[in-house]
Amino acid sequence: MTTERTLVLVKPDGVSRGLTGAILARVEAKGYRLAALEQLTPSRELLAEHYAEHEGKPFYEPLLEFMASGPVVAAVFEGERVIEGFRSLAGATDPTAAAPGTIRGDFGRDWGLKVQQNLVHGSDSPESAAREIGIWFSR
Ligand code: RTP
Ligand code: MG
Repeated sequence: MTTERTLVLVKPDGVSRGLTGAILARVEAKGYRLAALEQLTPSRELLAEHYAEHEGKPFYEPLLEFMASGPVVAAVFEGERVIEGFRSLAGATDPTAAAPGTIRGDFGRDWGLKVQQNLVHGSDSPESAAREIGIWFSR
């Protein structure tokens, strides 16, 4: 089993609601190691790179606007199968449908806006994780 790394973002809704500590605590309590941490308000350029795969989709513009609306906490967590493990902790993309017990299911809901404000991001593959960690922790 190889140790993986994943990029976790606490999105602006999570930071502004004061949930950063509660969210990171769940990931640490699961047993993953916090390897890097920073807070920043991301530029559109950084977000366009991060969300390149979604360019052209109907939620793309609202997503960039939402993600640039305030501070985001970026973290790198490390451990065996952490990519899958964090996505399991995060729950389904739609916070209304996300199972109770997950971050999105416990803390999130639909706010009637154009984009799903779902508190967290987690890389979805080792390739995405390497790419995304390079984007958020290169400066
Ligand atoms: P993430 O990348 O943030 O971990 O979330 P995910 O894999 O569960 O979702 P993904 O399909 O990659 O979408 C990226 C983010 O875009 C927003 N979104 N809104 N229909 C919508 O309103 C919609 N669809 C996607 C969410 O913030 C989602 O996390
Ligand atoms: Mg995704």
